Amino acid sequence: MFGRNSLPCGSVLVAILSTALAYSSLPAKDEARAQVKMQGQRPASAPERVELDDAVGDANTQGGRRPDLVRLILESDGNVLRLELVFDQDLEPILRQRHETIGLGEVYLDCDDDTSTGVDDDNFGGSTGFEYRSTIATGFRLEDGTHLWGTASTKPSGRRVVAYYVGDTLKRYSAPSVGEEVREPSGGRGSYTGKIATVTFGYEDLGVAPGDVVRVKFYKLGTKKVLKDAYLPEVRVRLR
Ligand SMILES: [Ca+2]
Repeated sequence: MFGRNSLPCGSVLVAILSTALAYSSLPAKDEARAQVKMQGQRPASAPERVELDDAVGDANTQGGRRPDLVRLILESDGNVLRLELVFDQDLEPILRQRHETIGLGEVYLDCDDDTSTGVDDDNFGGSTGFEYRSTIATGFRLEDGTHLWGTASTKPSGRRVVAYYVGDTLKRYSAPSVGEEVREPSGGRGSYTGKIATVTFGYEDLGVAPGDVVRVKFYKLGTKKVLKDAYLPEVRVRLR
């Protein structure tokens, strides 16, 4: 269950993971853009900024009611690792017209850049070694100050939405199916502007330091069909 709320009536609003899965492929590259060279399963380089393009039109947009990821950007600033999710259209109009929140993606982080430590099963896209997982989704903030967040949480009837936001979880894994919340999920630490949703992960929460390399795998929620192709290529990013 990803949706959370603090509604006084005690009702439980269950967010159902909307896993329309799908095919995607990397489009033709812009030569001027930072490139990530792959070497087998493991990306060879670890630049301080990584940009990954993603195909346009590969998402199940439900007739334009969901955004389509077209680029992922990873960069750090000495305190946080930042992910920018760039979509094909402005997010605000989409959020306003929907009665449900939207799952935007999941990200897996291998914070010691070691595939032999961390999870070792295929719940993480067939790759091993990740210590953290985050789900990124949109949320509603209601007029009484409570919020509703998740990958498919339905807006409660009769409750006015006063703001929309992007939120995330951060779970640390000691075993594949045992994730411990590092911080309160869905508090709206993320943000969005125009076509870009941004989430950040603090070095302290991740147990990392400047100069460390983090291996990252991103899973696109809302893509069309095949599970394995809903993953972007793994990348490594060096922290500033
Ligand atoms: Ca690891």
